[in-house]
Amino acid sequence: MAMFQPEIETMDREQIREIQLEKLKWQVKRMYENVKMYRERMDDAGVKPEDIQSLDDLSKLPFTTKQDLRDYYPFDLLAVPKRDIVRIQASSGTTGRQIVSGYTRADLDQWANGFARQLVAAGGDNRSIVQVSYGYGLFTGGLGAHQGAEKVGAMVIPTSSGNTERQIRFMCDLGTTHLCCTPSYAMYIGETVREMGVKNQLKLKAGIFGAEPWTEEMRHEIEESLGIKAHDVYGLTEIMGPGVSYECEVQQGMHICEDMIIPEIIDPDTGEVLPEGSFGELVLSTVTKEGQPLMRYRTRDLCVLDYSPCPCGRTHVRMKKPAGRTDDMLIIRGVNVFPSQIEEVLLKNSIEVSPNYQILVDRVNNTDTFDINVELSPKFKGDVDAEKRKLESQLHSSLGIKAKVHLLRPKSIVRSEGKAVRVIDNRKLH
Ligand code: DLL
Repeated sequence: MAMFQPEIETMDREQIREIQLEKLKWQVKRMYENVKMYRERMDDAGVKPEDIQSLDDLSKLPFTTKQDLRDYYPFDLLAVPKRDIVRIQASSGTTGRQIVSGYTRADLDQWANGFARQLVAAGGDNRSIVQVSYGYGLFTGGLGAHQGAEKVGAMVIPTSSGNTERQIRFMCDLGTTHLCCTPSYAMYIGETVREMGVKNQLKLKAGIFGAEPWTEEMRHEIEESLGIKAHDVYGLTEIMGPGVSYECEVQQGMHICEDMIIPEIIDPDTGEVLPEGSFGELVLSTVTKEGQPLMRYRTRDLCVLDYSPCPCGRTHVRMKKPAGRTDDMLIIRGVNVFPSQIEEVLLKNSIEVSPNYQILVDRVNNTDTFDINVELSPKFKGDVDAEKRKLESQLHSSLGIKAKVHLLRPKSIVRSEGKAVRVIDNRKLH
């Protein structure tokens, strides 16, 4: 299979480590010299740039958190003069105050390489027609996919998100081969394609979907409804948008662009670096980023790193699909619940229910209430009460606590054109 930068993507591990160390030294030195926060933190920890002599020395450096980006908002973490910044992107701000990230021209070029690697791994080339249905603007999805696809030389259709029927008409008329959007929007598009009865007019080959967690079951739904191969892509505003890691044709995890980023897995409670193969919080250090480099950034995403050789020939480490975030874990009646566990149960029953659901948590008389609204599948013909009891019992055995399931008519839950809002936790209001 084709690669965008084969000489980098298949570099041997020894070489990757050499490059990482060289770039890490360069980066730590310039961050120490140019960013007050890092200089103070390193002084407090008694570490000097010269103390970084091996990759293991990375663990001597302090972590950076999302709170730091808020505290030093907007420009105090820049490692270059403001005039060198050519683009600002910002996080969607769903989990707190907005944060921004500044990119130099070289940073944008690197980021484009990350997404270009993804597009080529998904079978894209300069004959591809790439429809970017991620939102354009401060969110990194739209512009990130756009610049990566342009770098490959594809024809880019910048539809942004929304106006679903027009999106589909464009796909049919222009012969879109690659669709880029969130997995929940891909599901919505798939559903609308079915309703419009135009699946046979599509020329789609593959989709590049990310920005939110999604399960294998959801992947199958999307692949089925659009007749494509669906690839998972990961990224975050703070590091760079889509393309931090990308899925090859083997689809057993996403290759992290290790020539730009050093990943670690830590115990989220103690901060201790965990041994290879452990499940924990992903921490990323940007060793090439000029504008707003981050050292040991705590992503809050929970996953496992897989260093075993990938049959595709790429040597960069693979991260398994994030199983959730340390901050999206719900504690309901004292039990830890990840929305992804609920989705898994629901989607296993895809003949009976659709993947459109919402989790509602509240507190009544000092007790947590836990309700799940899910739409019945249009194909469902069985007994609604029996179905509800079956789902409740499966959820109970998977989660360890009881939830009330409400089966709704098809199309009663609002569809998402970007990241889906799956959880409504009203306990905070009390
Ligand atoms: O979501 C960047 C992006 C755009 C990635 C388009 C992929 C495609 P943020 O809005 O800053 O940036 O949100 C970042 O979204 O920390 C994860 O929790 C989650 N996330 C992103 N990609 C995936 C994925 C963009 N493939 C946060 N699987 C991250 C699971 C994902 N979660």
